[in-house]
Amino acid sequence: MEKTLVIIKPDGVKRHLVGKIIQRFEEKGLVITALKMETLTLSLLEEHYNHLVTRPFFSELVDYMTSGPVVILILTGENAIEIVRKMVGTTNPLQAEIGSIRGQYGLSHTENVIHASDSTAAAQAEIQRFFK
Ligand code: IDP
Ligand code: MG
Repeated sequence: MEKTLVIIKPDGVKRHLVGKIIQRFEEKGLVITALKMETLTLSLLEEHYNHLVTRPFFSELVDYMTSGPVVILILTGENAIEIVRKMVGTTNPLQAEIGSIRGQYGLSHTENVIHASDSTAAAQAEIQRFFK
């Protein structure tokens, strides 16, 4: 069994998509093993998006990610990391398959509704980071 971390971003919460998104994961067969709502801080985001701090869109990303509460969950299941990334779709909703979560609900490259861990190492680090 694998564990992965998902964040329903502030636009997803504001647009009342939490139930719909969680339903997709549950219907797939993934199990929610932790769940909470909170507003993220700058220091946590600088750690979480460390690979992006030098990018020109970083301040826009931080403003967006701190603009309201997010829903953070751990999903557990066989091959959960890869399956959840597939269900989430590629970063830019313009390129995401229309059946994926970003493909169905996203319009903006920055405000793309959802985050999911992209590797075993990332999943372990992110679970530690958000559920200390
Ligand atoms: P991921 O969320 O698909 O793993 P990352 O490259 O890790 O993609 O980027 C983290 C987040 O930063 C994205 O989900 C998106 O919100 C934002 N982002 C990434 N690349 C861009 C970009 O080129 N323009 C604007 N926002 C971006
Ligand atoms: Mg990423």
